[in-house]
Amino acid sequence: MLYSSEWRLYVILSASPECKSDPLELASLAIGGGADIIQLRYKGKSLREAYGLAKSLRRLTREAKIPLIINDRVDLALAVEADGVHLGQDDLPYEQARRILGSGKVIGLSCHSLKQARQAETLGPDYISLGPVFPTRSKPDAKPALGLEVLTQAQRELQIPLVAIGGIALSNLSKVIEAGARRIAVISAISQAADPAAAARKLKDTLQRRL
Ligand code: TZP
Ligand code: MG
Repeated sequence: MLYSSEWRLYVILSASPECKSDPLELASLAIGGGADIIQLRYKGKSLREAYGLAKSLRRLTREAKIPLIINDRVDLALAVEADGVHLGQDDLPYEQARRILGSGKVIGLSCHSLKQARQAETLGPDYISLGPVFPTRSKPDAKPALGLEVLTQAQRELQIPLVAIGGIALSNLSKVIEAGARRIAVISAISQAADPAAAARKLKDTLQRRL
């Protein structure tokens, strides 16, 4: 369950061996700044390590009463009693994940084109992400940037909650909102900020003020 339908700021913690910042500390700062959802996205770490981190994030997000979503791994989501999973185009198919997780858990799907977004909506996930809207350095295998028009079109056509992702920062947030986005997902806008809590707060304030 996504506790509230009014979520706006979705913060992804990208834990990888080269990542210098402590994901737990970052999560805590992001939550303090108003993050509505936390996702753990671990790449290149062992499942055991990810489990330890996910368990700590579960404690933190439970205290803050916000959802914890696990990227890619249905088993890890179940093991730590996360609220759901976020699945990419190469992950377990939606129907299989739903069968395992049941109707009570959240499933989000990554889409990289309007066509994928239309198709994903027919499956009935809880939300979809669409991007990268802008070029991003946080995902080495990211597809080419979609630009804002695709976002506008998707927002116009689709009924499902849609979260814009990829290269979104305070400096371009106005354009993203003007293009129709009501929700954003970010990695570097928080993780690379000198003051992650302040960065989250500014993004959240702008979203709330403009929407
Ligand atoms: N999926 C599409 S773009 C992206 C993901 C996980 C990375 C987003 O990171 P950033 O730093 O907010 O561009
Ligand atoms: Mg994935």
